[in-house]
Amino acid sequence: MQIRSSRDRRWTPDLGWSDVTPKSAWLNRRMLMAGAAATAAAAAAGPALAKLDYRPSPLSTDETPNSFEEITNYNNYYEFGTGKTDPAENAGQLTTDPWAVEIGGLVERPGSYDLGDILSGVTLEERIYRLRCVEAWSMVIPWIGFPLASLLDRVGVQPGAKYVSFETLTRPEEMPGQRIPILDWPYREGLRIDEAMHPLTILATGLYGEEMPNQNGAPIRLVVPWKYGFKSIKSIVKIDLTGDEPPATWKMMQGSEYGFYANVNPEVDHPRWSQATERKIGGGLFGSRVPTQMFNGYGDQVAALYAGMDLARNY
Ligand SMILES: Nc1nc2c(c(=O)[nH]1)N[C@H]1C(S)=C(S)[C@@H](COP(=O)(O)O)O[C@H]1N2
Ligand SMILES: [Mo]
Repeated sequence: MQIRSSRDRRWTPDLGWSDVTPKSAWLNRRMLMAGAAATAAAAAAGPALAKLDYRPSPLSTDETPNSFEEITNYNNYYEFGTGKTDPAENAGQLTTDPWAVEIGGLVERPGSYDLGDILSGVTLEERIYRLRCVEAWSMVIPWIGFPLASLLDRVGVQPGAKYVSFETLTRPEEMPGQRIPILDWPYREGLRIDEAMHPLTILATGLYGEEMPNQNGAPIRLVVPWKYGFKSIKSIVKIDLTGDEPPATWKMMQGSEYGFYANVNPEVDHPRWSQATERKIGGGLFGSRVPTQMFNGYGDQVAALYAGMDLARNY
């Protein structure tokens, strides 16, 4: 299995069946397979399917994913407008090639890293897909990505680093929302270092075996599945390791409504709405309402990160 050259940052062609199989067949087939079974089946199926070189994460949900259409037409990406369909309409104009991520602060090897170089350093074992995202609504999205920890390990985290901060691109020429001060641009978010190093925290570069659609945060975005969606910052150009808690866009905007931790917690109501239930996108016109689970159902994996913390105060 080839890792593509550092100049070619597209994994898609050798990532899955999308290039050899109609998408519908590919999706069904992929959903039938789990873990090691996928690798074995791919090998047994002959050369075409042996191109499969990623696997479902053992941490992945087994829920049925939302459709590509749902995932790419109901988005939050204020750089392209505040409406849920604005990103699909306006994000096409964003150029994502070339793309570099500046990594700095408390790291051994700071610098501007070309996205191609970042991706070519990710091992095949680290390439994974998964996960379920939650807000007042929820979707199951088969992201393709790799653990943030893999990148942080490569640049070398210094002992004093306690937090990781992220910034989105600032480019008002291509991001019409940035021409108006709806938010204090650029969009910023942060994680505590142990949250950042958790294997569930990924940098995603695609979904459903395709390169990341612009409206979902091309070419590289964060996905933190046990937190509300706003933590998962899109189109990242800057990563800083810091000693202090970094600024976060929604917390800066409205600290009484949005905390730094942003863990999914059905017991903590948003001041303006209950967070006890969520609407599943796709289940009929208005979706179906289901009870929201603590940590979005990932409690077994992440609850230990918050042992001893009062999660109603640290929301
Ligand atoms: N740069 C940037 N990142 C962002 C946002 C944004 O407006 N700008 N919105 C956040 C919010 S509120 C949500 S719910 C998720 C939505 O991700 P999705 O559209 O891929 O579902 O992106 C998050 N990341
Ligand atoms: Mo959100």
